[in-house]
Amino acid sequence: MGVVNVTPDSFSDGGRFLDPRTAVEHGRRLIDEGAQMLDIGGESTRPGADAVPAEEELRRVVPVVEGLAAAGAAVSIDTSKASVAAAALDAGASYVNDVTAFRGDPELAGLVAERGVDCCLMHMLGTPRTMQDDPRYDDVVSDVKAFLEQRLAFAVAAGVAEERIMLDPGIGFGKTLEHNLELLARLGEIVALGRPVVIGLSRKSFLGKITGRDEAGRAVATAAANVLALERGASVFRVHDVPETLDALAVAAATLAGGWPLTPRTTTTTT
Ligand code: PMM
Repeated sequence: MGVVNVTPDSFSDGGRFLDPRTAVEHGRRLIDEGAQMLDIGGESTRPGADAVPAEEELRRVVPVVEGLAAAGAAVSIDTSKASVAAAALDAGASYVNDVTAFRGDPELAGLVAERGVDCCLMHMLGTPRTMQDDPRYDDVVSDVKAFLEQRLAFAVAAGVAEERIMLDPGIGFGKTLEHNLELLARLGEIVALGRPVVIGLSRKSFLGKITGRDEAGRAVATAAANVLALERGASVFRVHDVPETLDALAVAAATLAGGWPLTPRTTTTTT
């Protein structure tokens, strides 16, 4: 899953793709590089970020969803708002990625059920504004797992088919470095819930804490962390740097039972 953030302030690519044409070009490049789906977001969820009004979020994402869906891409809309998700689905999106796991807007679960689309429910402690203020858990993996189990049941009760639901432990969303590492190390416990697991490790600050690198320099760290997530059973890898992670996953998957569900890639040479 390639990331296209149409925001002025996202975690690592804020401000780069605010112009719809630039965002569509970027998304097309990610598809050419091997992304199987694009996740388009118009509201930053970086720590401390303010909420964006629906009209502004719509203005940012709809032309980009339209442009990329028209280009044949599978499009995910990264939103917590039913009005934004509805417009994005009308514009050609086929997947709803909600970082609030249907807690942000009481209408969103019903919309996803009615449209019969796939969705991702993510764990977050608090809100982006407050989530990094001293997050605490009894046991981070058990707490996140119990939360996801409860949100899965909520979504099913709202009419979303269970086979349409993916789960995400929400790396960096109300978590310390130790929490993130524990979740990654014990990801199998989340996978044991029986739904495909989405993981968003890309360029996140815990990788910067380990490597000392800024956001743009974390592609290798991102690929390494995604290899571990693959080995522990994750199914969807949300990244900004598609070729680096895809190469790492392809090599790791080739060594693991089950193989890689992609046709072999053609050889390219670099000078
Ligand atoms: N991370 C961000 C935004 N959306 N969605 C899911 N499902 N999982 C994530 O980990 C996630 C997300 C924040 O990252 P960005 O601002 O760098 O895109």
